[in-house]
Amino acid sequence: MESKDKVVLTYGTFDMFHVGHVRLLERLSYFGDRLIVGLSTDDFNARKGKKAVISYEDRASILRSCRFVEEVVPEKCWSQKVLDIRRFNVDVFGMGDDWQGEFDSLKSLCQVVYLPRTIDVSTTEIRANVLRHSA
Ligand code: C2G
Repeated sequence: MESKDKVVLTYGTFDMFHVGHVRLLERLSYFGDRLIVGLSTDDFNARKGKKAVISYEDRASILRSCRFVEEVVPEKCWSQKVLDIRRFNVDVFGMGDDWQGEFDSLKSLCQVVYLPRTIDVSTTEIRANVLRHSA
């Protein structure tokens, strides 16, 4: 009997793709066979109080080019996680630990992991550096 592919799911904005994102996706990919990323749409980002520099389409293309990512789907609202876990038959849901505990309710559906963030890199910091150097 063929064993089922182990599916890993995560979400995020992934604006100005950087090594913190890469390291998170890489570590998450080791929890299973297929890593699916729910990518925050521009509308959802507005509801998160975020405005990405890079468009959704370009952020999706960049993520799809990442060897740790198998599939990218739009993240349109907070509540789609339960539906996505069922839809993709997810075994492991994972986020960086800035979300520690926020998604423990999903433990009834799948394994939930929070991985240490990569320190000293963030979209905010990159944006500030660019502005400082262009001034
Ligand atoms: N991350 C990280 N290290 C960094 C920066 C980000 O590990 N230096 C992780 C975050 O913890 C998150 C993922 O990379 O798990 C994506 O980060 P963001 O794009 O900032 O995602 P966020 O806005 O937190 O959206 O429904 C969940 C939300 O969509 C998460």
